[in-house]
Amino acid sequence: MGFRKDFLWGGAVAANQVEGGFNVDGKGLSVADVATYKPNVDVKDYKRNVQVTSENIAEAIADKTTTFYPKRRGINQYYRYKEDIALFKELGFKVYRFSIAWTRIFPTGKEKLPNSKGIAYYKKFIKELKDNGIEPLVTLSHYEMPLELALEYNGWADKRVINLFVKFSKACFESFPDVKYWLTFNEIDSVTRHPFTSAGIIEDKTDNLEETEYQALHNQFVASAMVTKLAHEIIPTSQVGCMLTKLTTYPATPKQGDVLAALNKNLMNYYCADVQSKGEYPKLILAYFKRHNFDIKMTNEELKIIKANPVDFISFSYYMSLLAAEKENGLEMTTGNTVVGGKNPYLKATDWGWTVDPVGLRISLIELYDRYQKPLFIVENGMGAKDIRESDGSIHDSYRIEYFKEHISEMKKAVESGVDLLGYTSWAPIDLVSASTSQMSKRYGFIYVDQDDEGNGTLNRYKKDSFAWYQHVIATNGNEL
Ligand code: BGP
Repeated sequence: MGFRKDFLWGGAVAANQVEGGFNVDGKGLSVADVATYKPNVDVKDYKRNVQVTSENIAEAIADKTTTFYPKRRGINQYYRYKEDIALFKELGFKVYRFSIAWTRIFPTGKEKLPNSKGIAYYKKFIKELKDNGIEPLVTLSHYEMPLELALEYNGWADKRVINLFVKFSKACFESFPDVKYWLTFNEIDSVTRHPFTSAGIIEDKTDNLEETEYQALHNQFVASAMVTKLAHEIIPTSQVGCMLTKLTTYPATPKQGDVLAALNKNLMNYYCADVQSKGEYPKLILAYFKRHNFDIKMTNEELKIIKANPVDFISFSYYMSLLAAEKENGLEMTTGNTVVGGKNPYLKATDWGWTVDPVGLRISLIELYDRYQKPLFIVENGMGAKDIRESDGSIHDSYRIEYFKEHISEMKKAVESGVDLLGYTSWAPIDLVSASTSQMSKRYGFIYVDQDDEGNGTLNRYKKDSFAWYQHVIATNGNEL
């Protein structure tokens, strides 16, 4: 028994990391457009490093160039999408996950009517995918809300943003009825790790950051449920998923205190998916709010909406696992994906210190399936590395092949043990601008893009060794790795 016959193999990206064209065709500025390239980010203090202040934003708005803001450049997919889709077709993709930039459709988030040029662009884009036999998987919100909403409402901290997001989503469902698979918020739990990029929260505008983060998450749960309902009404065949960062945490030792520390981390990691999938807040989370005196504003009406509209499937990103201990001092720490946790001495790590744990992927799949009893979709998994392009244009990325081989093989074992898995989209099929560091040199693709951290390069695309490897995996439906 292997993967299901209609298994959705593909790749995943986000608009703000690939598109470019940040100020064309009526697009407004998003929170991603003010993210600067920070080559020496101390990831241990990640939250502080990426948290943007009112002052930084004012500087960024005044600066109309792309020089210090790599997410404004992306890899120019806005203009080169036909060439990219042709390469994805060659890879044999069944699905392509991308996000729709809210600011292309509603430049400030507040307009009454959608921007027709933005709609026209995604129509062309989706048609191109469909014409090439590739199913679109659309993320409605992937770290790119309109900057205006961050400035005016402090982002998702304010309930008025809910209806603005519903309006945007409705425009998408009505304009792109051919799209079957939708995700509401990318890595929704990340609001507590990078509140500005994830939810538009500006730290100097809030008195109690943690409380504001949980309020923003609640508002997103309500929006997600309203949008799920709307998707089902407008596109009856649609399937809507939640999306979490799966952070599997093991106890650092069998000491009871460490076991409890790991348990607590895992419960916090699950709670967003619990709300979105089961339609209810876990009682332990409500108790946590109470213990911390967090006054999260939630009405009965909102709780009813959440209860009535759970998601159809659970999607997640998986990059690494971590250790937790009762007393973290004494534990060697590591970082990754904006997360900090204990380093597992039994595992290797990438150049960026992210532990590589393929068995952790199998563990995650089994845990998630057992907990939710809904189909799963792995919508991000991959390895950031510094690739070298040889003088003949070839790129020998055997380490990446190894990484995927190990992960897909564990994924197969999970499927064989009964997990219902809809598909797998690698992060990312083509090199792009890194979400956490805005680096280009942290490369993920099967396709190399000639551009450096400063934005120099031809932007030409080259196939890495992993290209032919993944192509074969797809052609054999994962039977030959
Ligand atoms: C996830 C994000 C992606 C992505 C990926 C890799 O958290 O959803 O947008 O970029 O991580 O992270 P990075 O680009 O920081 O290496």
